[in-house]
Amino acid sequence: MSEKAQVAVIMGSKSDFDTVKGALGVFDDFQIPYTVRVMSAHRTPDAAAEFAEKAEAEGIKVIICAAGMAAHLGGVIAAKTTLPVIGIPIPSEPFKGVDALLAMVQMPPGIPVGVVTAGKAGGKNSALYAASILALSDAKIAAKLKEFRAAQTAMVEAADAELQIELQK
Ligand code: RP5
Repeated sequence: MSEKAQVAVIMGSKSDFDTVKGALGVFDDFQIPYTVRVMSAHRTPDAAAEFAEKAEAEGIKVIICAAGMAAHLGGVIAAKTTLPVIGIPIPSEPFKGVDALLAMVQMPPGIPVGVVTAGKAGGKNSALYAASILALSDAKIAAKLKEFRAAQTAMVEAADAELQIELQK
């Protein structure tokens, strides 16, 4: 995206990209400009810290961190910025994401990371959550969020109506 990014989506490894794609789809739909990076709390700690330190001055408003295993990425980023940080726990073997969930959700008091659903649903939810933060000061994003919710409600109602017809056959 060429427009100045409002959201940064960081993943600990390119292997997390499948989950991250769910977030990018939402940002594309909502026309929210983003930047996407691979940076690791353990493998590239200096780059991650530097990115977090500069993010606010670059115009970033929310940072999403997707990571698996000993998932310290969100914590390391949150330690270096006061921007809101959202973590997506990525499931992996042998603990199926409980490891990443606990690493993210058990931040010590003083350095918060907001954690969303683990795995692919978390990709989508992280972006919707970021959009709701941006919507506090952006009426267009607020309107898009309301449209999204209304469309989602209509889809479920249509599915229910279809089911009732099928059951009557
Ligand atoms: C974490 O370790 C990454 O976020 C990824 O989920 C996990 C495994 O990384 P790779 O071995 O696939 O690079 O840092």
